[in-house]
Amino acid sequence: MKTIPFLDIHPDVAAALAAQRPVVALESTIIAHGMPYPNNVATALQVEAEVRAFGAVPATIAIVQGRLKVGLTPVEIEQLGQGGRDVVKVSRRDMAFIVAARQTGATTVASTMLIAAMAGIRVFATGGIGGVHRGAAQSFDISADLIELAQTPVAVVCAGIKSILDLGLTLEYLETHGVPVVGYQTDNLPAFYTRDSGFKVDYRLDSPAAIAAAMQAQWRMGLQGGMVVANPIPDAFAMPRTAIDAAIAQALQEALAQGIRGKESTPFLLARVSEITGGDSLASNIQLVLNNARLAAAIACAYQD
Ligand code: PSU
Ligand code: MN
Repeated sequence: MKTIPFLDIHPDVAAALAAQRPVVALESTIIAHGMPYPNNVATALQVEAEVRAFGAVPATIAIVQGRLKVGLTPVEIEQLGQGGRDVVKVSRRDMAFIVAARQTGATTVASTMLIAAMAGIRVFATGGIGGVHRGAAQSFDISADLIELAQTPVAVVCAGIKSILDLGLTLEYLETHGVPVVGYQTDNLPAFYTRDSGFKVDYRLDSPAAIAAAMQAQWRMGLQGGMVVANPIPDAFAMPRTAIDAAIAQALQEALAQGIRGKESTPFLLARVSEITGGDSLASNIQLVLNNARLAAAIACAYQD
């Protein structure tokens, strides 16, 4: 294993990596900023259990007192969940400063991918990725997640892209940067709470083994970037599109009126959409993350470097 300063790999994860057993990375911004307490902690622990049940070792990633942690203890997960939005949200540009100041921070998709890659983990499960925001032509708000996907070799299993974002522009941006978007058992790009956004994925693959084979081909030929694996929310938990569209429209309007920008934008929109839709969207959110954890574990089991 590479020796990288500041990196602490949990013994369970280190043992699995050394034996080339499957490992799935998990992010922590979804815990601190993506769901309310205590559902966030319960979900994070359930996601880890689901990864284990499907034959892989979970590695939840965060920065704890200046250390890049690959694999958290339940106590650390509880602290991130309780801290909620008081916990610093750490994307790539923040990492050095949080580490140097020995602070604790929740990692986004971008920084989780980076730390996973440092540890040699190739598969990562989350809910939704960041993207190009609506109105980006004015605001220039494009998530660092997309740039990370262009340069870091990790496959990110998600439930597609939440329509707080501009899905069409996000797909264009990913195409420009050479990031493939794979649909798991679907031709359609899912939109997080709903199974179909009206956009197509680049490639439909129907088995974890087929996805693992594409990952292997991409990295064996030395292509640097990652891959988006879009896994639609199970039918039983999908939300009516009208309800979710209305909530998103309201949240976007409030963000505009309040001048929310920069790194606050996504957490604000996530929180408002979940408040406006009440418990419905939270229940869907939890189920889609569990669903992604299962697929990520199956891909990790099928993947070989
Ligand atoms: N989208 C979601 N749920 C989330 C996030 C995005 O549906 O929890 C979080 C992820 O951690 C993602 C981050 O990496 O927000 C993106 O933030 P930004 O747009 O500021 O890059
Ligand atoms: Mn942004």
